Order: sequence, then structure tokens, then C-alpha cells
Amino acid sequence: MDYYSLKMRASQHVGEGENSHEQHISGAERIVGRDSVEAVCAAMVRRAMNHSKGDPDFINVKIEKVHESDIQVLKSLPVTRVDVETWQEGLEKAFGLITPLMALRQAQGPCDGAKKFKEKLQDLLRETFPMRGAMLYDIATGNRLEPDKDRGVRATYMDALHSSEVDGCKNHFNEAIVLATKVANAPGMVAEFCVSDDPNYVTGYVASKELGYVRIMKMKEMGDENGGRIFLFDSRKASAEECIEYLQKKKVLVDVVGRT
Ligand code: WAQ
Ligand code: MG
Ligand code: MG
Repeated sequence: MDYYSLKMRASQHVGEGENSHEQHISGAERIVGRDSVEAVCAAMVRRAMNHSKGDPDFINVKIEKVHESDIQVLKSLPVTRVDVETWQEGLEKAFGLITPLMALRQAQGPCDGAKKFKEKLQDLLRETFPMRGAMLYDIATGNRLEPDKDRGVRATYMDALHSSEVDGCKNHFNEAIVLATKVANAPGMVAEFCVSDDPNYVTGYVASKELGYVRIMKMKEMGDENGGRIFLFDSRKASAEECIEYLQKKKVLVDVVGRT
């Protein structure tokens, strides 16, 4: 069977004269069977036309055929859920899961290493706020490896395997479990750290092949529009080029098996 990749992005003109530029409003991507192309395309346009960020001046829909033999099917990461009272507690939990992975690989003393890495992660997270993509951080050298540091690296060409969903609404969990599963399987990937940039969505996650997908129910204050993603990568295990190639080019369908 042949599949089609569909990608939509919508933007709006802002500013006047020399300062005018296109501002991103909404985007979506799917990989679907031939029979669903038309309906999914319509749903994407509906999503673009009804976004809270405003009316689009420009919508781009790209449709590409994908051969089944080029698709990798992955089982979704196992999902666990961490309930917390406050977003501060949630962030602490997230840092607590990630720092040992950083420390381990650098053979640091566990105590002093953990503190150092927590501060490092906090700084990195702040740096991701203006980015459209994710930071690719090399835990072996402490270097950032995104070719474009302002934009970051974007994972693309992925969808849920049996996704019949054609509505125009964003489902944060469904999109995130697909992305996180693809990312965790990229060459050299150690872990991912994610906070949504949607002001009304405070749940975030940390994920890796070892940790699975750990949903942390509060990771920021309600109303805060700062979010971002950090891909922690180890350049001793793979090259940045291989990893980025996988994230940006490999077609992946994720078999999503349950949620909490
Ligand atoms: N590749 C890389 N980075 C991305 C991508 C992508 N395809 N899409 C978004 N980002 C970056 C970008 O900088 C955003 O600002 C940031 O991640 C957050 O993206 O289990 O909604 O789409 O309920 O706002 C987690 C779900 C939701 C938790 C995450 O992220 C749960 C979310 P958002
Ligand atoms: Mg961002
Ligand atoms: Mg968002």
C-alpha cells in the first residue's frame, strides 16, 4: 500500500515595511493511506483557518507520496504519569530524571554532577524558548549541534500508525508520543525534555528508550507561553549528521499502544 505525507503550515504577515515578516500560526503533519488524503487535507486547512493565534495570510499544504518500504514502524514508548502539586515540583522531577543520564555519561561524581547538570539544563531550557525546533545538545562535549541555532532541529515525517483522526484539533498527547518515540529511536539520542509553548497546556514530559515517556502533569505556570524541547545527544555514539538526517528525513509510523 502507498502512503502519503501531508504537511501544513500557516502564517500571518506582521509589522510594516522593512520590519514586516511572516509569523507562524499553526502547522500539522500526517502520513496516511491514499483514501484519507483528501479528508485529512481538508481537516488541516480547517485547523489553519480556526487557530487562536489569528487568521492566516498564507497556508502551505504539501502532499508527497511515500513508499511503504521506506517507512519504519515503531512501537510507542511505554507511558507513565507523574502527578505533582505544583509546577516547581514537576520541573524538579523532570530534572531529577534527566540529570543522571547526563552525569552518567560524563563520569562525574553523582552529587556535584547532578547539581551542575540541573543548572545547565535550566539555562538550556531558557535558550530554547524563542526556537521553532529543538535544541540538539551534545552531552559528551557540551556543544549545541543544530545547524541553525535560532530555529533548532525539527523532527518530521511521522504519524501514529492507526490514526483515523481527521478533525482539526490539536491533541497534545497523541502528537507528543509520536514525536518522542521517533526522537528516542534516533542514532545517538540519550533523552528528550519537553515543555509545551501553549499557554494553556502545562503538562510536559521527559522521554528516552530507558525511561519511556514520562508525563509530568505540571511543568510550568498556567498562562506561561514559554516552552521548548531539548534533545540530549551523545556524539560518542553517532554523528550529528546521522541523527539530524534521521529526525528530518526518516518516515516513521508509531504504533501507539495505550495511554495513562
Ligand atoms: N521537532 C522539534 N521541536 C519541535 C517540534 C518538532 N516537530 N515541534 C515543536 N517543537 C518545539 C518547539 O520549539 C516548540 O516551541 C516546543 O517544542 C513545544 O512544542 O503527555 O504541545 O507543540 O500530555 O507546544 C506535551 C504533551 C505537549 C504532554 C508538548 O509541545 C502530555 C507540546 P509544542
Ligand atoms: Mg519554541
Ligand atoms: Mg505549541
